Amino acid sequence: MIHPRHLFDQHGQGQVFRFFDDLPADKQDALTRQAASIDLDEIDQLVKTLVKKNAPTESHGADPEPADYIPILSKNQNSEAWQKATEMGEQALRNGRVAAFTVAGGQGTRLGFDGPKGTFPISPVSEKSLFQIFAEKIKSSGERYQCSIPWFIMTSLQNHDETSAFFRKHSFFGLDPESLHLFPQGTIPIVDQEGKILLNDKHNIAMSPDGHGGSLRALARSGATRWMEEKGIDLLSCFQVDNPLVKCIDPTFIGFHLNEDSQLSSKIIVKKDPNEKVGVFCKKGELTQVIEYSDLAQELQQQTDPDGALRFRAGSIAVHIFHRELVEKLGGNSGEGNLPFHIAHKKNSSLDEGGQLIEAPAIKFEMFIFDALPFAENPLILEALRESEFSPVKNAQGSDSPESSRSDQLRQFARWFKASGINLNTDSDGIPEIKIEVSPQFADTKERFVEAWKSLSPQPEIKNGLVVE
Ligand code: UD2
Repeated sequence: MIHPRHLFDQHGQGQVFRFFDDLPADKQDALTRQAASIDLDEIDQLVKTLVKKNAPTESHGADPEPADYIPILSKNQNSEAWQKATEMGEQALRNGRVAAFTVAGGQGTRLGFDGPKGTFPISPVSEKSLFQIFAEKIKSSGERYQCSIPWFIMTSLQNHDETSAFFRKHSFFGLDPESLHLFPQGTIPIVDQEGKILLNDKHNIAMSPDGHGGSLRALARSGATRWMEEKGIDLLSCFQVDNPLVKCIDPTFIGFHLNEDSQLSSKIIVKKDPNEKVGVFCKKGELTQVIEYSDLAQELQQQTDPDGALRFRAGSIAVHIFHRELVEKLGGNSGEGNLPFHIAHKKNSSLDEGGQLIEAPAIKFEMFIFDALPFAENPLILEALRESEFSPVKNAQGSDSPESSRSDQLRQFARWFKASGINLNTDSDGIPEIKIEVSPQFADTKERFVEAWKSLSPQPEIKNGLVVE
């Protein structure tokens, strides 16, 4: 077998072994093993097409068009279709066909929280973590449909141990530990602006997570999809770690996906303004795709329809149903389809030629999960109500912050209380004067809250700090 050192030389990446001869044997071994795990053909291709850009670039052709979606309005106009979808989704759940999947490998740098983002305390009264909220939602769906809903969580090498310790410390929030599957996402070398692979130690190649799109590889190559197949699971309900309002399991969404025979369904909200930082669902020719906010021309972002609504308004909330076979096709080794990589220019600590650690501009490669869309048969897009399903925690302050997300949760609970006939004072923004909270185990939708509240006897006193459990 050829020693990785020669392979790296052949690929113009010999600098990785620059300090090799002076290393003790155990460190030489470590570097050799790490180097052997790297797909140099893939790196060559990425450097050629993305870093040096001297390969023919894909012609972008005509401007994208907005993608069609099923509007929430149609719920009243065509309630039969919604009812049918809900029943189909409920049946799929009862038949044990659904698993939940969370991408939780990000670093949460913008939030400035030192720890896995899912451990961040976010509910407005009892300060439940994001992970606890999701766990309770998944548990109550499993109870409602009398099925087991396995939960896959993609971590990163940086946060994997802490994430799994958190679940153990909290006794898995009442979930069957066997139903929880944590796995770290893949990594890929970091390169300099010439495409040269960097070291962050004399015996260690600088690596970064391969983006949330890496989840398809991680699921397929870790054997998770094979396990799902054995259990009869063909639907993955996917969501990000940062959104406490997310419907982790939504039978109606699952039903629409099944009814359309879709391989990949997605939820959108109507963008609140042209500059909202969410990707937009578009069509290029026959293909549906998400164009990230930073990549959509300003002029298109601002365009409006004759009624004044934003033309490109279908904002991605990163909630999807994947058919397992699409994950296998795009994530497995069959070569049937590969998600493209994107590049991010970021500063990174790496060794200079003399072996000194310096902060220098570097390039990281990432895949995006929504790039699976053009490969999917019958992609389906469903509108969701922002107030009920989307309030992410991204920034330390301002929009999409813990404060804005807690306010959105309070507003939602207040709407549920009012729908139950409870007299609750709210300000002009709908925020209640007192802090209240509803546990997802008690109810996770307005309708279920109203029903469950009615059957409470005695009903708890409405006061500041009330948690309905
Ligand atoms: C993402 C979407 C954006 C919109 C928004 C909705 C991208 C590129 N943009 O923006 O269009 O839908 O979400 O909230 O997706 N993650 C990993 N591994 C990684 C990187 C990220 O697991 O290597 C996870 C991360 O933990 C989080 C999610 O992916 O759950 C989103 O990551 P982000 O916060 O970087 O995405 P953001 O907010 O730029």
